[in-house]
Amino acid sequence: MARPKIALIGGGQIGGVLAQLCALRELGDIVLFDIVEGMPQGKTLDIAEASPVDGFDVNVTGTNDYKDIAGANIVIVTAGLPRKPGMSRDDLIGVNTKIMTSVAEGIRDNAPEAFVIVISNPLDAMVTLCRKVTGFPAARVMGQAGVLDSARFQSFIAWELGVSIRDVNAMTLGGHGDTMVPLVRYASVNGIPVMELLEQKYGSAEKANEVMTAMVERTKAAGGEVVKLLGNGSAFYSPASSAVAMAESILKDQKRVLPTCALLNGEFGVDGFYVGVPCVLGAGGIEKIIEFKLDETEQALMDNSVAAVKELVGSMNL
Ligand code: TXD
Repeated sequence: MARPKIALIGGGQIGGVLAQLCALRELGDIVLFDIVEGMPQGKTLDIAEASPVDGFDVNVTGTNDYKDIAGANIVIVTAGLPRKPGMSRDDLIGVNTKIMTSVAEGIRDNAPEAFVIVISNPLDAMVTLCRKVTGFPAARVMGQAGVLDSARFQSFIAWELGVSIRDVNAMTLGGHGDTMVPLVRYASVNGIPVMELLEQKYGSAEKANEVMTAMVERTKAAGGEVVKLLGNGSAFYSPASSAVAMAESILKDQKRVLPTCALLNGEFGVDGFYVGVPCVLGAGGIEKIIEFKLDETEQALMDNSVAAVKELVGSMNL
């Protein structure tokens, strides 16, 4: 039985980490594509030469020719420019729209059966464009942002409470931008509400709310925090890990419930737009969108985030 084939479009900071992570986890044979001559070939040769040390038996190759992605089961797209300090994700829409259009055409023409996970920013707009240009079914075109944003939220909670990240469960909804919605009410440590644990730790609901608000704001600004510290480029380890979790759930039919930028069809009151929501990811791609009750405050925050996505997508005049 042939190994799955994973095509990575964009061999930059995130693309290189994606290639290494997919190889280390033996998710399938990996083809790294980029327009820069030699770079994907060099990165993959370097990763492949570590295989005797790391012990993975998959092929890792680089290419500048879309024909080499033929037969890919999964395509992960990072092609596009990252932010510089002071830039918003939305500032990238002009240049990355042109790039994503050419990438989506390449995927459509060479890997017509693939599941596509888009990472490129501005994420909600880029995944919308990718689906439009490929014409693939919505279940096969999704965006990665919520796994990363939720991981950041979970990290801050674990560090604040001094507990293992393994036992923290928290999720964000909505767009991949400043309007994202970290869901405080559903954040827990093994089912124990985080707010209850914060109140125990600080002895007052007021202080607990203050600490949680700071974590929510840090989650929303976490991308910019890394961009500012790096000075050149944006986060790349955590986005890569996040996309690999989604790819693995599809490739191994794990049915994981992961925050996914998915095309909504009435869920959460949204129709025809890509927004981050919990989805069951399995062999069918997005197999189910999980809807659940939001209270008034949460619904208002979600509506606000959806409005920002609609405005951003509207600016592309698709
Ligand atoms: O979680 C998330 N969704 C976000 C996504 C988290 C962090 C970064 N996010 C975005 O991912 C970021 O704002 C960028 O839009 C993408 C890729 O970020 P990365 O840090 O990997 O950018 P690089 O290192 O500049 O790599 C981009 C590569 C680079 O090698 C270019 O040569 C290539 O994209 N590129 C292309 N590849 C294929 N086809 C075309 N046309 C093309 N143009 C550039």
